[in-house]
Amino acid sequence: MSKFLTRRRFLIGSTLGASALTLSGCDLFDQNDKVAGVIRSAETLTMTAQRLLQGRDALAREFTEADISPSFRVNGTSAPDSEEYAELLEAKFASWRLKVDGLVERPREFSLADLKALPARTQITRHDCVEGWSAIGKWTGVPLASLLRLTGLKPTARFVVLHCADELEKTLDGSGRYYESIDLIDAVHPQTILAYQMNGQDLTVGHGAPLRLRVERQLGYKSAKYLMRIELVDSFAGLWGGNGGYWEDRGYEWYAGI
Ligand SMILES: Nc1nc2c(c(=O)[nH]1)N[C@H]1C(S)=C(S)[C@@H](COP(=O)(O)O)O[C@H]1N2
Ligand SMILES: [Mo]
Repeated sequence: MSKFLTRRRFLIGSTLGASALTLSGCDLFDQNDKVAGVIRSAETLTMTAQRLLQGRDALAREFTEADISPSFRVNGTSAPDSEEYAELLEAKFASWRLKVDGLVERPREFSLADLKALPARTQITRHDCVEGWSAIGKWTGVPLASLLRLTGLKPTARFVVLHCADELEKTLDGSGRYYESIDLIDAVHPQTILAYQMNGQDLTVGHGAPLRLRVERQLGYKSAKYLMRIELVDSFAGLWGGNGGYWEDRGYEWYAGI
């Protein structure tokens, strides 16, 4: 069993100031400092409040088939425009691989078939975009926790960075690469999945083919589409703007709790 799947309760102590926050449940982490590392700015209040009120393992609301939105908007990139992506798409993603590397014990690559062979989770959830629209969709994929169990985590791993195939506006260092990051608490949340299906069909290009993240307790921009690589890091300071995500580098909050 990998390191991060052991252990008992733990406390986030003094970093929070007024209240020490007890995180209950089958605790997955022993490194208090991991959590302390993300306790650092205004959005911490939202994060702390959400976790205090609902518990770190609380599930986002799930809906029924009847609730699925008849139309679900495509937002942000609707098709990555690189030649590499075009080739992958052309070959129906047969040669696409998800690289998992960085601070993992066993770096590896997963084909779509590898991912589909792992136990899947299906969830019908509401997607909330920061721009003010919402839609309910059914997502099927592999829990990120399962993948991390296969690769193991080095003790210094703190964040999961999702690297995507698409580029939006190139403003920072000439890069407009879409990327996102979440902490290990969200990474092992049961509804955090790497989805390859939406509403019972393989993901369309618009919705992030061949694989996207679903992180259901945060706003839509955290659910990165067009995944190419998952990197475990101890800090995202060295990545592009240093704020942990494409939109975060442009002023959005890193913890986008709903
Ligand atoms: N790679 C990538 N992921 C992305 C985006 C993007 O432009 N590129 N847009 C984000 C935003 S703002 C939203 S609301 C959702 C939109 O997902 P959808 O197109 O499936 O509705 O994807 C998120 N993930
Ligand atoms: Mo969004």
